[in-house]
Amino acid sequence: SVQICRIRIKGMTCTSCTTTVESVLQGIHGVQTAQVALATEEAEIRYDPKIVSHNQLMEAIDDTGFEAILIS
Ligand code: 9UX
Repeated sequence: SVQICRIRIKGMTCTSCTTTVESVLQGIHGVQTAQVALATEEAEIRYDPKIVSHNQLMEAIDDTGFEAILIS
């Protein structure tokens, strides 16, 4: 199955930050696509909720040093 969640990410100041977060998300088992936008401070993640939870996605973002806030 597929689900899409959007997460606000606080603290990113450059495109290198967004690339780091994208790479981390894309490397998580169960994540199909992940896009991170600097301008909107948002990540849009397509994932299989049977494999990975949105809480795990948020924890992975927090572990990169940025703050993750669930939008939807
Ligand atoms: Mo560079 Mo972006 O250290 O926050 S990765 S500024």
